Order: sequence, then C-alpha cells, then structure tokens
Amino acid sequence: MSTYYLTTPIYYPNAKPHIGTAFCTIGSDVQARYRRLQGYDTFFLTGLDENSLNVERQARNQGKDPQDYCDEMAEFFRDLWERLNISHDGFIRTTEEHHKHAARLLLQKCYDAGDIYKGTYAGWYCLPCEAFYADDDLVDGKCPVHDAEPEWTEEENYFFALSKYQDRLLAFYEEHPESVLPDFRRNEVVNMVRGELRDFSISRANKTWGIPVPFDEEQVIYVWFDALTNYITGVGYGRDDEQFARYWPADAHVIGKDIIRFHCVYWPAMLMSAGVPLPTTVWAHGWIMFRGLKISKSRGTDVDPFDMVDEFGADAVRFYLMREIPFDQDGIFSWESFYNRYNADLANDLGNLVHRTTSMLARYFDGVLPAPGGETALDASLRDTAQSAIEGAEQGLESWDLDAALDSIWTLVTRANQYIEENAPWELAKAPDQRERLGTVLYNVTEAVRILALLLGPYIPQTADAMLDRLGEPPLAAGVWQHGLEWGSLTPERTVTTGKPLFPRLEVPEFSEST
Ligand code: ME8
Repeated sequence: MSTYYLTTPIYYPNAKPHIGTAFCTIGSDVQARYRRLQGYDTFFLTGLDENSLNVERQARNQGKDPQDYCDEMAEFFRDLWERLNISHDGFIRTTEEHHKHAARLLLQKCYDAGDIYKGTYAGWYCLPCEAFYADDDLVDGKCPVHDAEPEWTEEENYFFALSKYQDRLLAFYEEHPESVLPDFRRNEVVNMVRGELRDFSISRANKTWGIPVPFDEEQVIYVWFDALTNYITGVGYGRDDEQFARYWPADAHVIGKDIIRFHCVYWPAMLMSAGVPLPTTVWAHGWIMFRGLKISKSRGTDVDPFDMVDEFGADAVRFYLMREIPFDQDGIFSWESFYNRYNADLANDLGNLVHRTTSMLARYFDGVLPAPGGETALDASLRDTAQSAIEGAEQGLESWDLDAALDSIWTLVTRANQYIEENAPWELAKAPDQRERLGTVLYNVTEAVRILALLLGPYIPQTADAMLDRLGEPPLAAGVWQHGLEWGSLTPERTVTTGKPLFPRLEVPEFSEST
C-alpha cells in the first residue's frame, strides 16, 4: 500500500492556538483524510515546539516552570484539535526524550560531515520568530513578520555552513519543481538562495532551557534546528528504523509563508549534510487576515476557535475556513462572510438538499428507497455533474487547491437542487402513472447525496457520516473513494431516515463596518 506522510508546523505553545493555527491544521487534516479515503497508509503529524526562548520567557513571566507551563499549554492544543476533529496520528512535543536524542543525533551527523563550526554572532534577534535579522532585513528597525522590536544579541555560537550548499540547493529546486509549492513560492526561495546565503547559528548560549549540543554541553541547540528535526523524529528517526523507512521522506510539510526560509532552505541543507533523503513537497499557505491585520497570538482572541466550535460546531468552522480562505494566498476572515457562508452554503444548499430528499422519501415511499427506472437526459446530466465533481475534487485535493476542490463538489450540490426543481417530485406525486418516474428522481437525488457525503468527508467528516447514516450507509472508511464513488452503487429497498436539519439557519447579527 502506498504511504502518505504529512506534517503541520509544530506550534509554539506560548499562547493558545488561534484561528490561523487552526486553518493550517484543518487544511492538513483535509489532505490527511483525503489520502486515507483514497486508501493510502497515511501518517499525519502535528505537535509543539517547546524548546524555545519565547516559551521559556512566557513561562517564567508567569512564575511557572517551563515544562509545567508546556504541559498546561499542550492541553489547549490537544483539546482544540479534538474539538475540530483533527485526525492526527502523532502529536510530537520537542521536550520528549526520544526527540531530544534524535535531534542531537542529526546535529552530530552534520558536525561529522564538517558542516558545523564555532563563530561569533552579532545581530538582531526577534523573539517571536526565534530568528536573527541583519540591519537591512528590518523594516523601520522592526521585525518584518511581527512588527516587533528585536533584541541586539552577541554571543559565541556554532554555525551551520549553509553557504556551502548554495549550488546543491539550486540544483535541487531545478530538478524537483514540486519541492516548494505553490510555484510562486519556489521562485521566492530560488531568489533567496541565489542572493547572499549566510551561514546560520545552530546553538544558543542558554543553559536553562533546550537540548544540549552533543559536542558542547555549554550550549543548547538553536530552536529552529531542533524544531525542524521533529519531522523525522516524529516517524522514528533514531528510534524506530522500520517506521522511519516506512514514512520518510515526507510527502508534504504544510507551513505558513512566514516560515519558508527555515523549511525550504535550512531544512533541505541540514538533511543533505546529514545524508537523509529530502521531503517531496513543502506547501506554503498564506495568512488569514482580520480587520486588515494578520491573525496572530497577540490578536488571536479576536476570533476564538474554541468559542466558534462551541457555538457553531466543528464542521461549520472547518467548512468556512476551507471555502472562504484560499490555500495558497492570504484570505480574509469576517463574521459577515461566516454567517453568509453558513446560511447560504450549509443551511440552504446542502442542509436543504439532504432534508428535502429524505423528507420526500418518507412522504412518498414510507422512507424506503425505490429502484430507479429508465434514464432521461436530466438524469444523465445529474450523473455527469457527479462525475465531473469527483474529478474536480480529486484534482483540487491532489494539487492542494483545497478551495477549488470544494467549488467542484458544490457544483453537484447546486445541480442536485436544480434537478429536484426541474423534476418537481411534488407534481409527479399527484399523478399515479408517474410513480416510477417519481421513484427514479428520488433515487437519483439520494445517490447524489451519497456521493456528496463521500466527497465532503475530508472537509466536514461529522456531517458526512450523519448523511451516510440517514441513507443507511456505513460511516466513511479507508479506501472508500476507490470503490464507492461509482454512480448507482446505492442499493434500493433500504430504509432512509430524515433526522433533524443538519445546519439550522442562523439569525444574522447586525454587522458594524469593522467585522
Ligand atoms: O513558527 N494565518 O510556530 P508558530 C494562517 N514553531 N496561518 C497562520 C496564521 C495566520 N494568521 N498565524 C499562524 C512557528 N499561522 C514554529 C514552527 S516548524 C518546524 C516550527 C500558522 O506557533 C502558519 O502555518 O508561530 C504558521 O507557519 C504557523 O502557524 C506558525 O506557528
């Protein structure tokens, strides 16, 4: 069986997860679920980046031991991922012993390869980024990502000889255009590497928090070197050779555009140095903006994902983010568009389709699905739309065009609703000689609902299972996209139930200009 290994960034637990973090994790979850439905042996890793100075500072500011603080914060992440139905197979925390051991192992390999040397670093350090900046990287003296004042730092560190890898990196991007996606991000990376490629510091003189450098216990491993290593330690590097051989190299690292340099320049060079194969793809998504600003830890509480899930349910949140925010560009979160999407797409289009289909079956056939009769042009057009929705969904998901895949799926939702209007089952029901036609129409629309449940499985898994349950079908299972998407697979004579509306309409609040 083919394997598929994908990862999210490991998040800093120096604040609770916010809607931007949730977006990245949900997008990754959609892909993981899709791969499982396609029958891949899938491993989906997420986790926390704990050995960072920003985490240590935050803990100490609150008078807490950093490890206790991380343990507390980890619960918020685990809790949110559970509430959002994130289907990760691994949750790595970089304070775990196996990770510490393997991070040291990787660094030792780079050292043995002659790529680590001692030097003095003097530069601006941005704590939220955990990265050094040169004078000309700063914008008005501030970090270009966080708009925060960096700290001037001067210390003796170990360095990784990144500059040695310039040619190999450029050759790698050239030979593997899929290594950084979307394409325009790869161009940015190529430009970065073509310019001056500075060696980077891989240790810090901090003895209170972090993983000691294997060849100098006076220093700890720089948090980015340590953090990137999670992608191999999470699947057994230095611990479980069999698991490592099974899943590595990763098929995809999903990240935000803010951390491209680390993933697309530092990480491949580190792996080249240590003689470890390179991941297939780094997919960099954009940022969610809210009221004109990037949603971030300091502003995260404006849109609290915990409250959103409590109020609207996991699927509404997952759906909104995947439908409204493109997975390659920046996108805008607004409450107005949330309510619009919910009411128009979920309550009206999808919810009504399921409700009217199952209600008509109850009304006209006592809830027992009739067998279809001969096919008309209208029926064929519904079947064709289903086929093209399946193809569009697969194409979009394969190419990380997660919103385009959803657009394709929606063509079937729209067509199925139109099909009902065009055939007017309520009229057919009045004419006894149209009984067979009525049965055919209701069979076809029920079959469209079944196919929609499978297609929506990666996005709104709870709703998909609820739809299948109403049709008397088993819940989503691994491999079902391979054998279950054939039109006409739904066997007649089964009992279909109606149930409550899947997405009751929301009362829309008054919006001010700024929402
Ligand atoms: O950078 N819109 O952790 P982090 C979309 N620990 N995505 C967003 C976002 C927004 N407004 N804000 C954050 C780190 N993200 C490191 C990573 S990996 C080896 C180490 C997402 O907690 C986005 O995916 O700052 C971004 O890359 C990630 O959160 C940064 O999370």
